Amino acid sequence: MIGQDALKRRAAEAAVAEVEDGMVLGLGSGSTAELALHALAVRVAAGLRVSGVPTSARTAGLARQLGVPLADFAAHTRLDLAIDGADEVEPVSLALIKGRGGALLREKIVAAASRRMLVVVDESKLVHRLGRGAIPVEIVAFGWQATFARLEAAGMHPVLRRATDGAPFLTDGGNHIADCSPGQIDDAAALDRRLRDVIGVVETGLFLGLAWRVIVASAKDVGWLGP
Ligand code: ABF
Repeated sequence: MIGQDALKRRAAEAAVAEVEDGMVLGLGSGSTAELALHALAVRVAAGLRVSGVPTSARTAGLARQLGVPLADFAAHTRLDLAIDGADEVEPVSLALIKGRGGALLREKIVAAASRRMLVVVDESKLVHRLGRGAIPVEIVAFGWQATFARLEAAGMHPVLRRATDGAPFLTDGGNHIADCSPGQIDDAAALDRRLRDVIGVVETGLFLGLAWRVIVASAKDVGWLGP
């Protein structure tokens, strides 16, 4: 029986096989994206010339450690290809939920700046309809209690994410995260708009219309959704 880590590695390796010389990449966060970074480092060591904008401080640190050159938006406002994981993938629309790792804001900025966003998942991430788990919503730390109350009033059933020491979790951008469970999601775009309308909300973990292709590893094979 093939384990989940091996599946993630397969998806990650298939994604990195699509990287071409000279590309400026978006470097995702999370365990699958980190496996992709390891696979990329092998190609870089063999002579591939690429650089990447990291979606988290953790990814930046790992890239440095592995010898993958970093890039930033000061030099590139358009990226060629972002490779990132996801928490949930809706197979027909390629709508995603991301952010359970806490890096959703930077991940969305990088995805939006990329000509193509390549998502890497194992089959456990496929859902019939988004919302199997909570939707991470990044909120400004200043006045978070008021923002939280507005999310509650809007029926989003938020739960403030906490670090292991019990303090509110802090994102790389210095914000907090409210994990929201609004019930069955019939219209993800409308829900996204409702969440964004709440003052104090910075960004949502709903990634709609951003994924270009999703590489899915199952015990049987590695396939993809999208073009
Ligand atoms: C990031 O890491 C996220 O947006 C998502 O929350 C998570 C997926 O992690 P993993 O690949 O470890 O399941 O991509």
